[in-house]
Amino acid sequence: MRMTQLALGLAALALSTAASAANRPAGYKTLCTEGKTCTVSAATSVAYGRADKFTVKTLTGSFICGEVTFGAGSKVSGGTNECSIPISSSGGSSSSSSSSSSSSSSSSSSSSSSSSSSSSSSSSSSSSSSSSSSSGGATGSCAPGSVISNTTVDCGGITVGTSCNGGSESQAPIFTLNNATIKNVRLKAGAAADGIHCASGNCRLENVVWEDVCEDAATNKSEGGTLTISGGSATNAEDKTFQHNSKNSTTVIENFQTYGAVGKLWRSCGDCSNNGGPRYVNINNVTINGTITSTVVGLNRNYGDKATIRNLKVKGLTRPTAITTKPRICEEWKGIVKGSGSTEKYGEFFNTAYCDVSPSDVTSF
Ligand code: DGU
Ligand code: CA
Repeated sequence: MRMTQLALGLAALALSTAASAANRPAGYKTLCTEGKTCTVSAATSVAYGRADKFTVKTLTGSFICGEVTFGAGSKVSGGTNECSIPISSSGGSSSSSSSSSSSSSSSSSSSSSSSSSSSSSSSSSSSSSSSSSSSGGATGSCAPGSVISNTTVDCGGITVGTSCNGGSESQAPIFTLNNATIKNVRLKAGAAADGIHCASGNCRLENVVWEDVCEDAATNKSEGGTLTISGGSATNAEDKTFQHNSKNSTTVIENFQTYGAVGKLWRSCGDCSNNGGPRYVNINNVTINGTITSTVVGLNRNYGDKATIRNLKVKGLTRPTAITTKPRICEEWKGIVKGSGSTEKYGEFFNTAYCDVSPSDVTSF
């Protein structure tokens, strides 16, 4: 009767899932399984889950492979969950019976007869991923250099990069988005080149971590579009983190953190060829965990830019009181078209038509 059919259905689902879905993101290797105490020697991105569904956390030292570490609801039912780490990461270990090594693909518990099942299921929502890669590199849309258009790509927490030639403006981006979303990806320290470009449409960077910013983290080049950065973090941006070059367009930065020394969080291009505006930036719930060596935001007054800043937290901020010290919060500039004159800095402002931020929007911690 019904119960039997349900049980058979579930068994078929479990088998087919074990056969088709991966228990670690592409580019990851198994570190240990559910309930084990596992160790990573350095800060490492660890994926917990199974069947193409993962929660990714950066961990250091020993941790229990389970919900106690990755949060309530992170365990994926239907089989043994795994903790996995990028194939490229230097190491890690599991106490009590490590399952280690790379891609064996069967999910330890009660699978073995696999192959037979036919039902398609595949339930998971994230796209791309799966297919155990042997190269250790990212594959498909998550590989450096990929152009992602009109879709959402979930990279499952893998780390990617190419190279970094300091502040050279001629470096290629790691990803180019056209009206697309990329999520759960880490740009490797020393290999993040010109970051991520939004070339057209509305783009979303969700839970993207720049382990170390190279030339800049991301650039809004989408005329009339919106680039949203939601979640994630960036460490060390010598000059700018988010660069905004397109006109009549918006950059949203929300639930984001910076670490280390960062020049600016966002800058409206000061001297692009064909420069202009207006450019809008909306900043909400951003935490500066390190330092800002210049200003959080730099905009062009003459092009009608506007920064709206709310819930900004800055570590060790003893102001806003005087405008002579750093970090400044919102700077107004005169922008120029490349080749005609030079940019001019007017200074830091609160509550103007351009800098929509009051001292009470900025808190120290
Ligand atoms: O014309 O001078 O740094 O896009 C170019 C500008 C310069 C940009 C910007 C960027 O501000 O190249 O990264
Ligand atoms: Ca750049």
